[in-house]
Amino acid sequence: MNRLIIPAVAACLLIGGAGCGQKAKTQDEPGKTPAEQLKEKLSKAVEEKKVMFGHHDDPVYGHNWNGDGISDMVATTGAYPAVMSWDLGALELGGQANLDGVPFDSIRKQAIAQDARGGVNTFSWHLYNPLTGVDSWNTTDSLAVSNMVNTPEGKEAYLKQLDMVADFFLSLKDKDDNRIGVIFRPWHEHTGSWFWWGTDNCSPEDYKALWTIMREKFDERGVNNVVWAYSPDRCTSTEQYMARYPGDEYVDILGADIYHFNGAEGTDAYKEAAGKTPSIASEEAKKRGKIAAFTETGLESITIDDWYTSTLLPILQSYPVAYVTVWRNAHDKPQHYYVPFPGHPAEADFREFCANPSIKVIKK
Ligand code: BMA
Repeated sequence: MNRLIIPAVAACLLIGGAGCGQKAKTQDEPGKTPAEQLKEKLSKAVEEKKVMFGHHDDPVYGHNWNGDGISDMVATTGAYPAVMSWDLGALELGGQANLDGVPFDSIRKQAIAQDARGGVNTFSWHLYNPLTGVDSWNTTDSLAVSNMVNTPEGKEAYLKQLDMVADFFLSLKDKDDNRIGVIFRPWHEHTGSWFWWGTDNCSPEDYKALWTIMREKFDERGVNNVVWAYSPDRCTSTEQYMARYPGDEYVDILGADIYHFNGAEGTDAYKEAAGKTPSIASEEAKKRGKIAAFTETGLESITIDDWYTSTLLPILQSYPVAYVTVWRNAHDKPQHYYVPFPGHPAEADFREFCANPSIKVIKK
């Protein structure tokens, strides 16, 4: 142990817990880190039983418009979502826009504006494989993750990607030049097998290594504004939910991604699934001092006019989650939307949902 290490270890012992992994308090950033502040805000939402409503890519495009328009949510309800969700996929390729064509500069600008109005931002990452370059849904290479975490070339390529993602998070600063706290939800829906990091495509050890390598890199880079979310897809048991959990020191939020596949399944099947996994998440969160969230859900095209009040609302009221996020209103896929746009038959019901005292949105 040398002289430089001793004070760091002593500080770590004093701060304790996640602070050790987080490069928590430095002299330039007195008080709580942005990540700690965000965790407090999310915990408060759980305590107050006010579920923050979230929408992916809300202000940057919507049903039939792109780039310059009024958010479909603002147009139908007069309120911003309390949580804005974004995706960093393709950032690691060094381009200007993400995999859905949203410029990273717009994401940065909108995320900062969302933070300034008291809202929260969450980021997923549908990345391209660092070694083979295939997109997240290409599962043909059964060694995709193994090669990334166990070979020197794979690890090097992965670390390069992580540097770019860390740079992005470090660049999120408010008007006073303070970093803003955001949620990062990498390696999501891994209990399914549609991504190359999914259950059938990598071992539990290799999946966990994706997290540990990532976290070491972020800590090394001094990223102190990220709150970490773990978000399996449908699970039938706590064992399945926790099987690839990287560990309490890597995770702050226990989530669940469950969609309502209307047509393929009825409302009861969705209610059952959406009752099961998020309740596992909230039980485990309580046990571990973590925050539970319903990290992704939605009914594509909202084919049930009162879906928001009759299906989603009772689910949200049945267990303590900090937020719920529905997916995007694509501008170029007419059926791919999850909040109603003006003139949609579910509009009035969505307004009623947003006005419910147990739901938090941000009035414009
Ligand atoms: C999926 C769809 C795709 C999109 C991807 C990443 O669920 O919305 O169209 O490219 O998410 O955002």
